[in-house]
Amino acid sequence: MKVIKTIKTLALCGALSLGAVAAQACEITLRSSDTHADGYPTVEAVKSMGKMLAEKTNNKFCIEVFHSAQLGQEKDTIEQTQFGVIDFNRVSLGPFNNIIEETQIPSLPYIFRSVEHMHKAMDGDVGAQILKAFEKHDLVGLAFYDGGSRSFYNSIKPIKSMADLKGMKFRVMQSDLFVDMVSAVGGNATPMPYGEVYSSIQTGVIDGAENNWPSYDTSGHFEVAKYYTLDQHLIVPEVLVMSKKSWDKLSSDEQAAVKASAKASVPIMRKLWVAQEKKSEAKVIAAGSQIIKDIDKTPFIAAMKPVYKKYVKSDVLKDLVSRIQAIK
Ligand code: GTR
Repeated sequence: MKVIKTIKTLALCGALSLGAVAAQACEITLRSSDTHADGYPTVEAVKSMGKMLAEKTNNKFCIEVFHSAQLGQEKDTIEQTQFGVIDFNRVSLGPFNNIIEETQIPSLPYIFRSVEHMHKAMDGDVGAQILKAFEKHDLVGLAFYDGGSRSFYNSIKPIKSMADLKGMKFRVMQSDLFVDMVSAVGGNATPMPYGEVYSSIQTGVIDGAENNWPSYDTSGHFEVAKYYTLDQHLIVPEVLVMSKKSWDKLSSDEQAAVKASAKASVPIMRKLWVAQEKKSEAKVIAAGSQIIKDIDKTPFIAAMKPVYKKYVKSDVLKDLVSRIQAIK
């Protein structure tokens, strides 16, 4: 984590003119991981956070975002973040489900009625409690980002009802909850890292996967799975975490600067997200994806009851569910 004054690093330290860069180079470059490619809203949001952090710490710290899974697939990078090898990580809540039980709640199918509902919950005390839960696991939860809503796509046929899912093979994130979610609607789930999905669909190992518009587009999955059914079973937020080991090396003022910069990157991310969703939707449609829109979600919602029964057991989790459901 020592002084790495590469051009790339300097470029991330702020919108400085080239002449000013050398003078304002940051002392310590913190490393952040992201599975998505450069330009994706999460990647750009963490870059903007890095700029704010550099400003707030008089260029002591900046952040280099290792995008495109350069540091590994999400499950592995989570471990590296716990060990302090990676300083920051921007991940979906899904891969945390098997480790931190509180993260299962916003990962429950149809728990949120809309993105606005998710924002209200995650911006309030529900979100604060879930961020806090990371601490016991050598991580510091900093902020939630948007992940839109996730729906099924496949290479075989247009899925118009739950019955059409029967026996089909879908990739899910590495979370037991998502395996049960797919079984609940009649499909077969295969948990696997994001980076393996494209070739697995292409070679027929799986029939499809599930994700939001921007991921369906930027992963190229739309090229191999053209039927996209908007059942919107998940509105699972993404999370930005810091390694507790890296966090503990900071002074309390520096910790406050990290927290404030992370929070300030949230509205930036949300704005980029809305634009990216529209762009991705238009792109995949132009490329020939067939979008199945008029889905009756009622049977899907009803089918998820056993998933709630299996995962929402402790009082802490029951309480989180009722607080989320009580939000108007
Ligand atoms: C994306 C999410 C990634 C990753 C991916 C996946 O929507 O942004 O962090 O979790 O889904 O399905 O693995």
